Amino acid sequence: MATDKEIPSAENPEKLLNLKSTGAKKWAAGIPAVVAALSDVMEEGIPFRGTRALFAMNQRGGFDCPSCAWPDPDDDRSPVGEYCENGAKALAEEATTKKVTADFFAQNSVADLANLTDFEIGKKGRLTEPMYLPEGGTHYRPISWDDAFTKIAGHLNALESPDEALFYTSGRTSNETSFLYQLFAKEFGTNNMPDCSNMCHETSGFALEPTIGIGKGTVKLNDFYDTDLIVIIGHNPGTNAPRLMSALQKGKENGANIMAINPLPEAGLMGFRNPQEIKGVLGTGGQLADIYLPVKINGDMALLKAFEMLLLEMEKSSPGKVLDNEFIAGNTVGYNDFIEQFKNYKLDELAIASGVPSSDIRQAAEMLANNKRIIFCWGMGLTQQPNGVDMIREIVNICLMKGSIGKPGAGVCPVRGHSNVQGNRTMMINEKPTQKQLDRLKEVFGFEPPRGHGYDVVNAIKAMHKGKAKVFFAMGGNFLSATPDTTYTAEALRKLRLSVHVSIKLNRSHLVHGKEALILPTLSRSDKDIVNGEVQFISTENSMGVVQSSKGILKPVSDQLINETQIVCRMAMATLGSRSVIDWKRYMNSYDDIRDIIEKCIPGFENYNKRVRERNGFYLPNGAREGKFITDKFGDKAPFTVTKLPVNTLADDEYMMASTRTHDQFNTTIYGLEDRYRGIKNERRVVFMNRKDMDKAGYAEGEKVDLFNYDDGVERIARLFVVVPYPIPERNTVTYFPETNVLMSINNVVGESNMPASKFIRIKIKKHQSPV
Ligand SMILES: Nc1nc2c(c(=O)[nH]1)N[C@H]1C(S)=C(S)[C@@H](COP(=O)(O)OP(=O)(O)OC[C@H]3O[C@@H](n4cnc5c(=O)[nH]c(N)nc54)[C@H](O)[C@@H]3O)O[C@H]1N2
Ligand SMILES: Nc1nc2c(c(=O)[nH]1)N[C@H]1C(S)=C(S)[C@@H](COP(=O)(O)OP(=O)(O)OC[C@H]3O[C@@H](n4cnc5c(=O)[nH]c(N)nc54)[C@H](O)[C@@H]3O)O[C@H]1N2
Ligand SMILES: [Mo]
Repeated sequence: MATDKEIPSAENPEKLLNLKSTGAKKWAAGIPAVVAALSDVMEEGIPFRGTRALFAMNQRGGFDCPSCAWPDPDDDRSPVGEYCENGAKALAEEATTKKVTADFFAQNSVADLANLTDFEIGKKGRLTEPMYLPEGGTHYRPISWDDAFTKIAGHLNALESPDEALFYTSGRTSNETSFLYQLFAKEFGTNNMPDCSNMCHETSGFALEPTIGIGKGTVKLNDFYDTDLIVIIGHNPGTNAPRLMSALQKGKENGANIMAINPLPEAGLMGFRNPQEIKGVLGTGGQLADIYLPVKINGDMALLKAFEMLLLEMEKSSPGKVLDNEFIAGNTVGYNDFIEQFKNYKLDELAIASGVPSSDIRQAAEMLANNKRIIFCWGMGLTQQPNGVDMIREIVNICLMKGSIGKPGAGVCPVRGHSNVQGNRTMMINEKPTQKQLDRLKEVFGFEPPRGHGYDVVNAIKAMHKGKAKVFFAMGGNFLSATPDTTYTAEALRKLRLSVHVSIKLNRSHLVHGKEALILPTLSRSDKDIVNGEVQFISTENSMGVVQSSKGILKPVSDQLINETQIVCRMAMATLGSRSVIDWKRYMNSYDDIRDIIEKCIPGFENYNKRVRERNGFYLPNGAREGKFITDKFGDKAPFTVTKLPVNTLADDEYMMASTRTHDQFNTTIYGLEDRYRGIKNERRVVFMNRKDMDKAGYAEGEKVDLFNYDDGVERIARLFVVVPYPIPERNTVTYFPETNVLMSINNVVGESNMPASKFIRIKIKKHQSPV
């Protein structure tokens, strides 16, 4: 039931449904997860295709789940299937037999499609053939692959400089495609390779590389099974990495404590019933977090500093019992400067800044003091904060104090998002490639790659807006909906001469386009990829640095789909022609040849073709995992970092907002309208508020409100949201992404990493008014 007048807007349709809210759940998974997994596969009308594929997911010889980047066990894998509810949903989404055909585009104008919600758009089915929108056109029309590549080549070659082109990557693209794609961009002449990392874990890379010498996590899955304490901070594993829950459960059964730090008491942090075990399904699962700290949004820095201060105090009263002084002396630099700062801090003040009572902070600090092997896991709750880089360096500081890194059962674990986002980066999809990487490419291929830094996501949007970037090519993703400041970004995209999207499904970025636009459909992870009559496999790297093969098993929905490597090679041949020194034709037809050349260019891929065919793939080298912290500045010692404590003030009528995911979406792909663990049904336009704030502002449960942001003196409005009372710290609010991206200023970014600060948005809330 639509309850209010629709306000059509191509970027951001504002429609309300009919919310049912039942309150936060206290545990995740169990029977509802099993039922939801299977019903999603059934709902798409694909019981046989879907269930068969589910059992091949994350199994040896099967395909890598296209949902998150959580690793698969090195040893035994569950015979019930190594998948989770959300993996099943991701599969259902791509295995659907519904199709978006040329007829569909003939019947539906771009303007009509833009009025649909993201949920409605996604449910239309798989893209089946290349489509083209001419300048001034109202409907996409079919185009042959050859003509599509000729158009792209024409536009790219007409640019005044290669730096007027942008090559975006989302995180599902295989290692093989990623390598060729960045190679093409560089041979064409630009490092403009914005990617989803620029909105996701770039912050982690910026924090880790200069401190521990590698911008990746240091733990393996087995470390979770034998450790003393696991800290989950700023991450919602029950929804976003459900298979991490099994690792937590196993760790806990073996004696580990679990600490959860989050403004929301997320069901997946509080309790777990493992759907892959009979006892879990029947409901005897247990409490998960031993301690839960309801930190304020961005209160984590105060909390981490309070931990460190208390650890130092405890070490003083029991020397040698709390900190690892030998590790500090032998493996770190900057300890004295680091501890100096704590004279200036008081526990009570830090407690107020964090939002957590000092008694709880003490209890948590004792847990850190009494345990030696600690694993820190984090997600977007930290990386998307303005001071995210510093906060993650603070986590490293704690690991260094405790000597809890570079040994079994201990270390850092940034929980990656997209299933191959880590691999994309290893393959050099990065707007800031190192000179060493570029030298290597030059040596192997003989062309001179561009040396300067290209545009990241935020700078790419600004460049389009200024008219400095004119052609946008996206390898996957949904750029408009994923990025901040929706209205500004839409203006930027509309200024382009050409926008091109390689996609598996229709999304909003196809509907807010450049003067001309192309949609190029491709195979998905679960589709059979047949080259020269043989089913191929591709490879990916998971959150823990394991490179493994992935082979799709489903018949593609259309015989016009071509794989992503072919798209890159054909674009390269059409664009560069005889200018190119690279044998694109060869790479188009052989994944083995691509892997052979990757091996020559990227360290750690020795014998790639052989090792990727082994049972569990192979681990990439990771010095920090072995306790070797090699940084440019400090040789073989890991530095302590002295960071600042942010001062966060809000005007009387302001609230802080974090935008998060529901249980029923994968980023901008909306699977359904439920956020089961938070008790929300049939609505996405909700704003979680503390009951006291609601009372003060005079809002009843279900009140319709509009949300505003005024950064940089611009009024940004997201209309028609429903207030839901929730156990969240006062003056903090949570909404769902991408509906509230319209409120995020393009200039509200994380220091150093330049990521949008999607969890730190200053808003005002007013009773809803229909616009006049
Ligand atoms: N099913 C499903 N799986 C996914 C995705 C998906 O959309 N759906 N997306 C994938 C991707 S790309 C990514 S990056 C990951 C994202 O996975 P997560 O990192 O879990 O992402 P979010 O849901 O955005 O938010 C994380 C948590 O941060 C908390 N938070 C907000 N502000 C703060 C704060 O100031 N401090 C602390 N401590 N916590 C805070 C929120 O309450 C929320 O629980 O998941 C991946 N997996
Ligand atoms: N406000 C706010 N904004 C955010 C976030 C947030 O927490 N809050 N999170 C950020 C994060 S962590 C991320 S990673 C980004 C995500 O940004 P993106 O990666 O750009 O977005 P997705 O929604 O994951 O992309 C979905 C589209 O990818 C296409 N696709 C799916 N599979 C394939 C495939 O195999 N090949 C190809 N070629 N295409 C495919 C489909 O057509 C689908 O429509 O969003 C960011 N934006
Ligand atoms: Mo992400």
